[in-house]
Amino acid sequence: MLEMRLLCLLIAFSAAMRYKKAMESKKITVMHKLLKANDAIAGEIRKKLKDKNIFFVNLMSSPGSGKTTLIEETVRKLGKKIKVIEGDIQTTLDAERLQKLGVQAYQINTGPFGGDCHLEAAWIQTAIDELGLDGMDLLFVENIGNLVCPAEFDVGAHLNVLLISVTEGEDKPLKYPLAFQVSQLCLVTKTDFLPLKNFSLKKLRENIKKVNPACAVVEVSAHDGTGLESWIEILRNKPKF
Ligand SMILES: Nc1nc2c(ncn2[C@@H]2O[C@H](COP(=O)(O)OP(=O)(O)OP(=O)(O)O)[C@@H](O)[C@H]2O)c(=O)[nH]1
Ligand SMILES: [Mg+2]
Repeated sequence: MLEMRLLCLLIAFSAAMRYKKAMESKKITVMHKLLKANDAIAGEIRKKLKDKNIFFVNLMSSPGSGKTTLIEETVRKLGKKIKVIEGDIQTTLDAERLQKLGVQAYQINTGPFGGDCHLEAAWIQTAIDELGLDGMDLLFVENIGNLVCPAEFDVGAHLNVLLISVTEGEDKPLKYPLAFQVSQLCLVTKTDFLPLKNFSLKKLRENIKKVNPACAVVEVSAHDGTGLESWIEILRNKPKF
């Protein structure tokens, strides 16, 4: 009797394992299809903007690393042919900040649709249609603040830029490698805080090189102006365009 029960348990267990495995492979297939569809739209965006001579930059970082502040400083230095797609889970605060400077900004809020922590190419496509291509030579996407999900979705940018502030710690490239691997440029922000922080720029640079040896690194401070000329020069030179 005991043997029979054990046998039934074994059969039930192996059926459950087979079901779990089947569901996992289904999940992977669905995710794979989703990313493939996203990549196709991202490729179209990249080409369309290049054909119109519009340089498209995707800014990614943890919340509060200084993305909106950097865009504000860029607008002050480069003028008004800049449009911005703002990604946030809630609020239109960042778009309002930019509109105060006369910048056309389109806010995407993912909160009402489940609170996605990234932007997808299809949404960027819609935002570009709404903003229009005229009167623009530089387009920014400010991605949703985190170092995980935005790295998984190509938005069609010509340049992916990862911001990391000196208050976040030198270990972040090792903990969140994908965000650094998909970026061609890393901006180390808030360097004006360096005198107050126990933070090693050398260590951070070493960790970035460990996960992405090709990633360029520039130190900036929106508050005291450090590195902003280098940043503007990069935008003027349009790398990877
Ligand atoms: N000291 C210093 N503070 C900065 C610098 N850049 C931004 N900040 C401050 O950091 C805070 C966050 O800056 P934001 O530009 O809003 O950061 P964000 O990355 O856009 O934030 P989210 O959109 O919420 O992810 C603000 O209080 C800024 O004034 C900088 O270079 N130095
Ligand atoms: Mg912001």
